[in-house]
Formats: sequence, structure tokens, C-alpha cells
Amino acid sequence: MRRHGLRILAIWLVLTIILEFLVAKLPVPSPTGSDEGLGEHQTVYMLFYVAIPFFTFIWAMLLYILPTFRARDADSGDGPPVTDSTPLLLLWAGISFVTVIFLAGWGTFTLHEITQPDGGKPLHIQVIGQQWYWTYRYPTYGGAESSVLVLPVHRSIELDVTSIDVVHSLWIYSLDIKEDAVPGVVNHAFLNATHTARSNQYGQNWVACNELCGLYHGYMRSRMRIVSHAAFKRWATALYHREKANGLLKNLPKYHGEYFPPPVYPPAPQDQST
Ligand SMILES: [Cu+2]
Repeated sequence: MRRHGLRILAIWLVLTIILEFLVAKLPVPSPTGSDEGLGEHQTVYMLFYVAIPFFTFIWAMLLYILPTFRARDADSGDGPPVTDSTPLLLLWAGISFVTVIFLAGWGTFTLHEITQPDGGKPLHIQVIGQQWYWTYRYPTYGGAESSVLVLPVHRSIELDVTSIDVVHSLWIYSLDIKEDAVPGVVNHAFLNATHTARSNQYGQNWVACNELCGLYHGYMRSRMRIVSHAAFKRWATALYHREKANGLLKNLPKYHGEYFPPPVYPPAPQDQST
């Protein structure tokens, strides 16, 4: 019995070491362009690392037990009865308990990281979705609007996401950000970009819509630039002065945390019969 146990243990160890090494090389598709994305990335790997010993244990048992204890020739009798083993039950319950508590703790901290700004006052950017366009408003720069999302790197940012027509979903894949844009609701997404980036022709670092929102949903994309603090300040200040000078700011609705301008209805059709 002891001999069998040692052999199963050996198979389990070899399988576990091989698979743990392979998983470390596995390309997990969650991007690491933001601290929040990095947290998710690490969680996916961590779940793999924790799950593999269980996976390989079942396979080691099957690989060893099926050939070793198979019924030979005309043997059709019952095997010896299996009895309870208190140490085994305690071990099993103990490992499960520790694993579940660890995962719950990890999940709580990671979720907190994603749903809260990480220290300091975050820079607010209002994101407005509409068929089929994204608009970004910078409240700290007089509510100036841009059709390109420009972000400072290494800065706590809060996106206040809303929509003025149907349900859209803000999706910045490279930053691992996805937040529904719902009319009448402001959803918040937090991020801290880890490196500078800009949209390229291969579709990297773009902002997209991830909620089927009508005919041109697939084209509802906008460019993004992640730049240094100084470059961001220069850009935002220039944007503000430009929109102030050309009268755009005056004609935009006054900046408000909620962006629901009164709807503009087309004039009622003329009655043709009179
Ligand atoms: Cu959309």
C-alpha cells in the first residue's frame, strides 16, 4: 500500500512541476497596461497555479490506479471494502478550507484595487457614449471636450462613464478597462496607466464599444494617447484655450457630473392634408 502511495506521489510531483512550468509560459490574454489590469493578470495566473496540483492529483491517481488495480482475467469478485480514514478527511477538509479562505482574501483585495482610486485625488475624465461616438470631457480644464482620449501616465484616474442614447460599453482592452455606459447612470472606472502608449494601425491601444448598440457599433472606436504628466498638462491647457477662443466651451452644456442635456426632438411633420 505504501509502495503504491509513493508511486502516485512521484507521478503527481512530476506532472505538477511540468504543468506549473508550462502555465508560467502560457500567454494569458489580460493586458497589463494599467495597475488594475496587472492585478487581474496576476489573479488569472494565481488561479492556474492553485488549480494545477488538484488537476494533476486526479490524473496521477487515474494513470496509476486504472492499470494497476484493473480486474485481471476472469476475476469478477468484489474488491476489499473501503473504510473511512479520519486523518485523510481532516487533511482534505483542511486543504480545501485554507485554499478557499486564501482565494476569498485575494479576490477581496484585488476587487478593492479595481473599484477604488489608489491613493490621492484621482483625475476625473467624463466619458460620454452615443451612437456611434465617444466624447471625453475634462472637468479640471473647464469641461473641454476631446474626441481622443488623452491620459497622463502613472496617475490615478477616474472615468465617469455615461451615455446619452442607448446602452454602450467603454472598452479599453490594453488597459483592461470595461465599463457600461448607461443613459441616466454614471458608472465609475479607476485606472493607473503603467506606460505611455498611442493607438496604432494594428488596432492596439484603441477605445472601443463592447455593447451591440446599433448599425455602426463595430465602428464606434476612438484613438487614445497615454503621455507624460507634462505633455498631458500642455495638451489639456491648449485644448481648453482653443475651445474657449473659438466659442466651443460657451456653447457646450456647462460641465456637470451628469451629462444629460435636454433631448432635441425634430420638428413635428407638417400635416399634408391642410
Ligand atoms: Cu456603442
